[in-house]
Amino acid sequence: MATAIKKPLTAAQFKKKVVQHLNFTSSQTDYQQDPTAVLRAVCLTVNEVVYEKLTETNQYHKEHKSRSINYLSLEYLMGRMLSNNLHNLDLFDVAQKAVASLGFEIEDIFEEGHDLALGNGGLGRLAACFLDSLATMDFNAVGYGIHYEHGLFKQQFHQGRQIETPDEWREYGNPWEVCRPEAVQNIPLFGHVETIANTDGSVQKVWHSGQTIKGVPWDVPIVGYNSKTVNVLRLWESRASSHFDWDQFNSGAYQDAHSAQNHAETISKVLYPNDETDAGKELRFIQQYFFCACSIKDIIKRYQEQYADDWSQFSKQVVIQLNDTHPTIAILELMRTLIDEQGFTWSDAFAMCREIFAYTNHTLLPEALEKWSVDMFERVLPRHLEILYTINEFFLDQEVAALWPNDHQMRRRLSIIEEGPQKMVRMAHLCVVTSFKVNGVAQIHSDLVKSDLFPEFNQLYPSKLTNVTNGVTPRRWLKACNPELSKLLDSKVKSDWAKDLSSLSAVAKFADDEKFQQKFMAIKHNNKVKLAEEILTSTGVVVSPDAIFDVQIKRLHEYKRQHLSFLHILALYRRLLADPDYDMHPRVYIFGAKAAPGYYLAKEIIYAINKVADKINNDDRINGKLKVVFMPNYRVTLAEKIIPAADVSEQISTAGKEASGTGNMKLALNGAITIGTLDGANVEIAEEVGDDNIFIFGNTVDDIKALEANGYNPYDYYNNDEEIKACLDWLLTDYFTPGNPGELSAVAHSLLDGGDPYRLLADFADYAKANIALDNAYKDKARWARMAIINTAKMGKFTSDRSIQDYVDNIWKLTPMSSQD
Ligand code: BZD
Repeated sequence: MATAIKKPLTAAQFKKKVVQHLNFTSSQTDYQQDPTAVLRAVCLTVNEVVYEKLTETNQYHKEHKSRSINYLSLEYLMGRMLSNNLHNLDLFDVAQKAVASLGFEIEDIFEEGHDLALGNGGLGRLAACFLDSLATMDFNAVGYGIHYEHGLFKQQFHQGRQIETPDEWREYGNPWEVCRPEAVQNIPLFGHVETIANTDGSVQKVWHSGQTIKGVPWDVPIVGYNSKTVNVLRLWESRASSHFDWDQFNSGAYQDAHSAQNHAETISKVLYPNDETDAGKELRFIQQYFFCACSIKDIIKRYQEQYADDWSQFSKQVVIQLNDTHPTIAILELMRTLIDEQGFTWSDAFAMCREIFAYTNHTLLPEALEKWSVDMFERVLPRHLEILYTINEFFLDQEVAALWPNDHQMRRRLSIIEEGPQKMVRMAHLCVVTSFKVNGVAQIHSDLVKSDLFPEFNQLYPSKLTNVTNGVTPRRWLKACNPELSKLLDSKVKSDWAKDLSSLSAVAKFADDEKFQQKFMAIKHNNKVKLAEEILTSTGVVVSPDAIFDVQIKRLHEYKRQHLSFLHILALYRRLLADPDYDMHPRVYIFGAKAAPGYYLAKEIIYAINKVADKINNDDRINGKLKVVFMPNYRVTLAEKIIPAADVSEQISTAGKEASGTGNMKLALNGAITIGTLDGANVEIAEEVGDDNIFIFGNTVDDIKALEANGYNPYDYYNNDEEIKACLDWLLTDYFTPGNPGELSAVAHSLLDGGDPYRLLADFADYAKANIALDNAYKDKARWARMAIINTAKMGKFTSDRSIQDYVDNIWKLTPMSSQD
């Protein structure tokens, strides 16, 4: 394997540094019983290497005036950093030895680390994978986000119900971040706009803000794998800009003295869980503005350090990617800065923004498309709203009118402002109008963005809408999380597959090799044994590693249809009760999912699964053929344990609803077989692995449209499918909740009287059929092993390195460090 970068430390040197940090940084001499202290010392040791590389990276890009990509995202789901950083620096073995000589297992040290859970799900994890790829591929990149005091809530179950508790990821500090006081920003908000008439007849706008918030940057280094680069993720923390008022405090007004400070610090206090009910939440809006304003000021500061007041190179040096519409205010903030502070004309400022911003869409769900009320916009950001109006006016009068003259319907439909009892700003429209590229995240999703979401925009700007299929980093999602499989792959693949994932296709030729199959499946079995232990610890349920491990891990949402799998579990249970010899290989259903705290039905689905699981897991009549576990507190670290042990990957969203999915890629990469609909990236996974190596079922996007055109009626399925009827009726009894009939009825009601909005019943029969095919395939060991190997071998397309290369080639137009030499 090619290792271009020399190991920076030997095990002996590493150990010496760890001990030095224990003694002199933490004043710990008695660390034998203190893995937390060792973790900290190991991190500090790694940081010595990391920060040296960071300095070199910065110097290089300064000297070479490299164009930079600035990734703006409200979320980064980084997970733990240590194992990943050790792998990426090729220091894993060194650290393992050093730590062993201090009397610790490296895995136990990792377990002391906290997840950086500054995100909800796929969107935040995608941002983390992209940062890993950008550093690995030596691109000049900065990630910008918020330094939330509390990331995504921790989940526990109390009698089957989800309980949320705050995430305390940095309660006692985070060794990976460094504060940068030299890059603090002051951010105005509220207030009013004054119009000043100049003597030459022109007018000037002056924004008199009502409050100023301080933005304090914390940098988390992002270490490339076997590369020269360490980039940074810069996270903004909000603080009060004025100092604590001692006079007020001394005069007894403790509350008031604190209140300004509290208000300011609230902004970065907590990550919003995406319950789609954020609309109208002023604090969320201010979070978005705060981090956009800090980031735009920082981007300009970095530029001016090189070019001072020469703006001619700005759009050549800077590209900004908006991760969904959450950072859209960055467009208005840059416009405002250029016009009000740098003396640009409106059209020059707008032209410049149109060269700088690109936007990624992650959803077609109408309720998830962001809108903010004009009233709130005006109150918080009066000047930005004025600028927004001018953009809208230009767009409607110059561009819409040119293609559709006098078409008022079209103006209404495309306007950035939605008319109605309460005027709303359509953030996605602002993004599409101003960005030079708009991309979806899988081919089918991007096609639907063009045909269904923004068809008129696609007519107006024919080359703007494009696709970049998502990807995942093979460093975290194979090399680090599945070390045994990684070693097996190393033995068969000559090049460094972690950097060139398509080279894994070389193992396809061993798919029928009996010895290789045995090795591959033995590794899967070992991983299942480890997961079974984890399941026992976290749920108290004993599961057999000889059963099929069937995994559904993702946020809980009706469109993802955890309740489809749930309904099928009820059907299997029923079949087993009717016939204990019912022919099926034992199966363990493993769920991991957080429900947004305000999402009632999602929480009811969790409860129902837990209650049914209780009953099934303790029912001797079914001979352990079926087990169901809901693992609490699903997060990156748990995913790293579940994914290597999965046999089956459930990707069963309603066709057209899951933009891409990325768990599907991680699971297939680790040799799990997908059972899924033709949705999101499943379509492309099926193309890569071939029809024989995936179980596709259900209605397609077109089928669903046809079903709806004919008037979808869930009772058609209920009345005509005895199994569906029996399972839904079962939920109305007290079979799973003795003494409390109807406790699980919410799920049944949503599927019947609720109209089954995600067309679950229409897919049930075909899903059940696909499961029988899957069960048969598993019973043929050689066939299953072959399928699993092919899945791993054919995932080359889904490395986030390929996604990044697509962005670079088609959108960002960057040159990496090495090719600039
Ligand atoms: O983005 C997800 C999509 O649902 C997935 O299909 C896709 O693979 C990933 C990455 O492109 N979207 C999210 O994760 N969205 C959120 O988490 C979110 C967060 C805040 C507000 C709205 C949505």
